[in-house]
Amino acid sequence: MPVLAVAGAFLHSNTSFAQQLEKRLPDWSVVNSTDPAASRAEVAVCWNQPPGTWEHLRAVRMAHSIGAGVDHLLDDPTLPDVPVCRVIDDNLARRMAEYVLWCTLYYHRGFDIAARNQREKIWRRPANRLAGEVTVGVMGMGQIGAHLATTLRDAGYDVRGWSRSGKPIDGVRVHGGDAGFGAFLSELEILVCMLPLTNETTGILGRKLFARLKPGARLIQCGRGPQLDEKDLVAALDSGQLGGAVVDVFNQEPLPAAHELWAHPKVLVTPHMAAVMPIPDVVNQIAENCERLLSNAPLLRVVERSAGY
Ligand code: NDP
Ligand code: OXD
Repeated sequence: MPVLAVAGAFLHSNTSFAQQLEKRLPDWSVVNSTDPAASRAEVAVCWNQPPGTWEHLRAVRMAHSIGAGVDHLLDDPTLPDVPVCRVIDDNLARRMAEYVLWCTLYYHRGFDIAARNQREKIWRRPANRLAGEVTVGVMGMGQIGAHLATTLRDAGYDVRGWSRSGKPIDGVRVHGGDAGFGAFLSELEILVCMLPLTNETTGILGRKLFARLKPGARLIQCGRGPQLDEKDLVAALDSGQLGGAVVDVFNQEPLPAAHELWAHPKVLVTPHMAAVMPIPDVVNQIAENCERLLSNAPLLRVVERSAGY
């Protein structure tokens, strides 16, 4: 019987995840990565797997992320040279677009200002502009970023995009690479980060980038925690260089109770909730690749390890 090992602390409950995998793959034995049988596992299903995982999982032929991101796998220098797969799902992109659309409206229509004013019992209308007067930039125009850029475009916003390649998207002005970065940033009122975590994107949301935005710009961060320098964010908010931030992902999750971002008046903290795929949908994608692995069919959603995403 082929063995599948579940490694790490999942966003969902590990137990229900393993149970659903067992149900979907009745011919497989599903074990925890610390189980002795995991040494025979051909597949590892991972999320933030603990150090030392790969020393035990010596027979692995495919490593599968339970999420869209694979940084937790590629970060580990002991990861064996096997295909790394991720999940890609239109509904995940739709969920993310809903989240970002809400955040964009929140800033565009001044709900953040109204909420702050309410605490002081101040009756004052924020600016009332049409979406077309607001410029929103999306960093990362991949499977999710491209979908949320077109959703914002269809809602009437003036949308700009930034990716490595600068691949064009209808109705969105897309800039590419380092050469296009300055032009991309300079006109934005709202910046959305939808980048994968790689060596190049670690710390990208920091002092230097904030200084290139229009004063008072807002940030919506739903990529990965280590992309954001949290100290630089607080400094930029306190100086007024940034007018507010919605932050969904953090260096440490769950965000520790003592963290200053919890109480910052210009920050809305959300608990890595921007887009969460239901377990059965994730399980289906993993199962499909397990079946392909056994029948030597090409795997789906394989990431390019050299690119880091
Ligand atoms: P993709 O791999 O499909 O797209 C990545 C995009 O980022 C591409 O457009 C790529 O450019 C661009 N990119 C990568 N590196 C750079 C760089 N150095 N400079 C400029 N652009 C770059 O990823 P997804 O859209 O599927 O997901 C993105 C990330 O979103 C995930 O890795 C994950 O971290 C995060 N995520 C967060 C969730 C949440 O709930 N908060 C939920 C799901 C995902 P190019 O097009 O040229 O290749
Ligand atoms: C993901 C995530 O990568 O939830 O899927 O962050």
